[in-house]
Amino acid sequence: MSNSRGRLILIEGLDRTGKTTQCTLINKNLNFDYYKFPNRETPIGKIINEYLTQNMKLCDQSIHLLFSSNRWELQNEIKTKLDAGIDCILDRYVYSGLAYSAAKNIKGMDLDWCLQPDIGLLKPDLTIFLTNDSFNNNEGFGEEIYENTKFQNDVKNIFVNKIFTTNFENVDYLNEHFKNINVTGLNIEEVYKVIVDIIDNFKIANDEYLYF
Ligand code: 2DT
Ligand code: MG
Repeated sequence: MSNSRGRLILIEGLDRTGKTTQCTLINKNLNFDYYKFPNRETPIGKIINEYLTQNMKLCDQSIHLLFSSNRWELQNEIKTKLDAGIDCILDRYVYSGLAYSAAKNIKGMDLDWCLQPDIGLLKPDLTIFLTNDSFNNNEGFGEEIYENTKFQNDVKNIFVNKIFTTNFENVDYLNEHFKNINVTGLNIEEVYKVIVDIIDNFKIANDEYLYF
């Protein structure tokens, strides 16, 4: 039995784990429509880009809300595609929003606070989380605001020890809708093979959508 709506699949992870490379392949080879967040082309995305490239200062709460708003800007478009039976692949989404903001360790900005503006967004049918252990120096980082080893380690800690655990995410979601792939030492083709295998074997249980 095939489903009438498209699947919403998310690839999450730290910088330089190959998310964009894999999403591009999935878009090209598996016919998924591709949505990268932040989308820096929208009006809000342009402000986010100014913040990330360190041309504009914003307070931590404001930039957090703008990242969420950037997801809302694209929500109708994504829902319309899924309704029409088109599979969609997301490159970062709500979990990046949570992990990067919570890693700043700002009083009052805990995970529950950070999640509030994203409540009601479509939740991915499947979240694939890429981790990479060889992550000990600044090699390959650019000039953007979050691109330093200390902060990336803090983000990783939030992802692994706070978000993708039963203290935060529900057990059913973690068991049925979540896969962790450790990409350490694997090349692009090897990671892609693992991902395709997971996607090929992933069927949505019914046509009802999941929501945050
Ligand atoms: P890219 O390097 O993938 O362009 O991301 N980020 C992203 C947040 O802080 N909050 C969010 O909600 C999202 C989607 C992760 C640019 C940076 O933006 C961070 C890295
Ligand atoms: Mg980046």
